[in-house]
Amino acid sequence: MTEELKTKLEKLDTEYSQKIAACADSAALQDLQVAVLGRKGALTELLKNLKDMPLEDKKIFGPLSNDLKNKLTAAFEARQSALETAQINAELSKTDMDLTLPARTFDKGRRHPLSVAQKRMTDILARMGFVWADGPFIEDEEHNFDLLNIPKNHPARDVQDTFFIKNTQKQDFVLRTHTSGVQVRTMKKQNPPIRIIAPGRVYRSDSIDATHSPVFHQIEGLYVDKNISLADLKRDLTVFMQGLFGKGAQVRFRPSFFPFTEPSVEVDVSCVFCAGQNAACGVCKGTGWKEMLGAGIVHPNVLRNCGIDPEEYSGYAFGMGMERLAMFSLNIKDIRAFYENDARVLEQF
Ligand code: 2NM
Repeated sequence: MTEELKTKLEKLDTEYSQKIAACADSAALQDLQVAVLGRKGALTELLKNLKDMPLEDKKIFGPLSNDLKNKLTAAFEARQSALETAQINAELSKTDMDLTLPARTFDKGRRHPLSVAQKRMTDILARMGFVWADGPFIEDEEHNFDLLNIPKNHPARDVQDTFFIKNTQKQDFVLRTHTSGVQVRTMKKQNPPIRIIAPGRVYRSDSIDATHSPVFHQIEGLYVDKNISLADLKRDLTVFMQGLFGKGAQVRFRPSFFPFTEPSVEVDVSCVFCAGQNAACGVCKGTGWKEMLGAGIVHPNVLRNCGIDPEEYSGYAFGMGMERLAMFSLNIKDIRAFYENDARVLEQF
């Protein structure tokens, strides 16, 4: 009995090892596998005898048939993968594809540094209660200049500084030189309290250099209510600058002049790079301060022009260049870096 079964196992081994090696097609290989290892396969049939065998025979026949089953299973797997490889190679040989070429990569986009700066500023101001206000980029002289107490002969109204758009109807238009027109329009249609910011693109007829561009971005703020003073301005700008540059940031006022505010101030922020500790600091030139914005108490004429009684209300306003602020916080030395859109520059921020 055992000898006979042994011979049968050996025959199965020889037969299927040869058939597997000769099989050139994966569907045929599957059929072959079913024929020997399947539920009614040749080896499975032989194994059915196992349970009726004497223990002595079982001890020999059991491991032998198990070994054969494992051997054939491994042979089927090896053949299957050899057939797949052969098929892939055959298909590849029909194409010009060069699998040794490095994969094509593509660059991931990111926000422009100015957009990042604008979002940081507006997020902080929004938390402080300022509402975003928008207005026209092509503004009339009335809203860009007259209502802001800027006299007809003011140098800012010179064609050297402002882009005019001729209009024969009533008055000329200008490309807005600041976003103050947005503040004016809001004051005309809304009663105090007013707390708004006007971020956006502005235009001045400047020649281009490291710190000037004819197109740049501003963010202006306005807070009109009863009893608003320079103290409110200083507190709010300190909170704002500390939000931008950290808790250690300090704010200092120096007297200045703008037609639309009285008194007017220039606002400096303590140097985020050296905190005044480095006499050779390239950012603040060793002064410990960096001029960052202009501000003041809204001129009574401006309030009156917009239909707000200056006896009842007062307000502060501030305006700053977004580029200047972004250049300071990112230590960018040339404003043109924002507009030339050289990815090698922009991707650094
Ligand atoms: C600045 C500086 C100081 C300003 C004034 C006004 C308005 F409309 F309320 F009068 N808006 N923005 C202002 C004041 C802007 O920019 C350097």
